[in-house]
Amino acid sequence: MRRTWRWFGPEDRVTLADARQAGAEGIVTALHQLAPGLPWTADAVAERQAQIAEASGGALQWDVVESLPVSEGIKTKSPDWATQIDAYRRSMEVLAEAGIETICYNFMPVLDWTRTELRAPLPSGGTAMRFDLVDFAAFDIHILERPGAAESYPPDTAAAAGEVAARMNDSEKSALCEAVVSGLPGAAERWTLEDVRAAIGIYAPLSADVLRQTHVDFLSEVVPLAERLGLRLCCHPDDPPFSLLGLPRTMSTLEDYQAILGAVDSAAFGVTFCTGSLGARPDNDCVAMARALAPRIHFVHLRNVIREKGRAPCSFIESEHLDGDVDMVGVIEAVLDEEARRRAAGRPDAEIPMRPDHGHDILTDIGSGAQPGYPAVGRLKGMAELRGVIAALTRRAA
Ligand SMILES: [Mn+2]
Repeated sequence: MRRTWRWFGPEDRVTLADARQAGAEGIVTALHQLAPGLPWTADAVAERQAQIAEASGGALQWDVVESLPVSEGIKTKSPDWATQIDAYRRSMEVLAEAGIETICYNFMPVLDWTRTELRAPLPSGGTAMRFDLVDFAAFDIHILERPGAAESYPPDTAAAAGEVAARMNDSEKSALCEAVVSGLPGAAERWTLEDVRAAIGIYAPLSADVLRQTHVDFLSEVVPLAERLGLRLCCHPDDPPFSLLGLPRTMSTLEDYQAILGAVDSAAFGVTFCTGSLGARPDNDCVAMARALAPRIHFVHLRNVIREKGRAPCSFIESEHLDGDVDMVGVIEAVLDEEARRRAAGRPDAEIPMRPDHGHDILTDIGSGAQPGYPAVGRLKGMAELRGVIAALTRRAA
């Protein structure tokens, strides 16, 4: 597996020099300064590549795009759908010309990811990101005041949410809002509660089946181009992998992936296998999923969670990479087996890029102002642990 590291660009408090010291071999980044729907230019991509090469003395390069965002216009088939598709295709052409082959995206309505606490204290002294279903319901029902929100939770969850909301003071309420809004695409300060309500409202008439078809329609426009350009598109799962805010979700389970991979049966389209996202659902067996989806996995996110038992939706906390409900060693073994299979078949993409996805804030991470989930030391620790597992399994297989 190729060890990569997410970097949010020149604004990221964690530098490329940090990435190199952490053991990264490649960089995962995006032109985060551009709003979804705007075409990426050759100049902007070249500038980002030059920044990476310069800061690392040529040791690192831009391996994976995460994400080339799919605009809400594409996901909702808005009147400017064709223009937005053209912009996406233009960005793909520019990336292919720059020699970048792997493009990650997601197909979640409105939200990119959702947590209720960005820095939950851990007994060890660090902090972790957390999703608490009761807190989220308190946001949904009592702060966002989404019509019909109360009915979308089990009655005991809705009742507990009412008690939580009644106890919260103003600063606790705004911290909860900030945590939820952090997962919206682009800068968090762009979003007001009114914007969130409006964005959700657009999806009100759209079922999961409609969203699935819209996803296939998008892929029908971009996958043939990806084939011609030698690109690999890979879809990140829903995070968390269940419906929130009444929005449809279609990339949460093995069945979801098998449906879309079957509908768009091309090696140029595959999976970003994110163990942390998929693992937040008690009925997802990540090792079995990795083995079932292996031939179409183009990018791997290794992260772990400890979840509340029971059914989805449920609460979870991001755990240490090797200490959670996901059998991390089992997943890595499945990916290494797939790499061996690809090498034997002479596939050019035999080395699959992976990155430690998130890490706890520990040691000097605390108060460092890094992006939530993306501190230097916590991820370095995750990378080192994962690297140890890879080395041990590789030795045993030899
Ligand atoms: Mn991920």
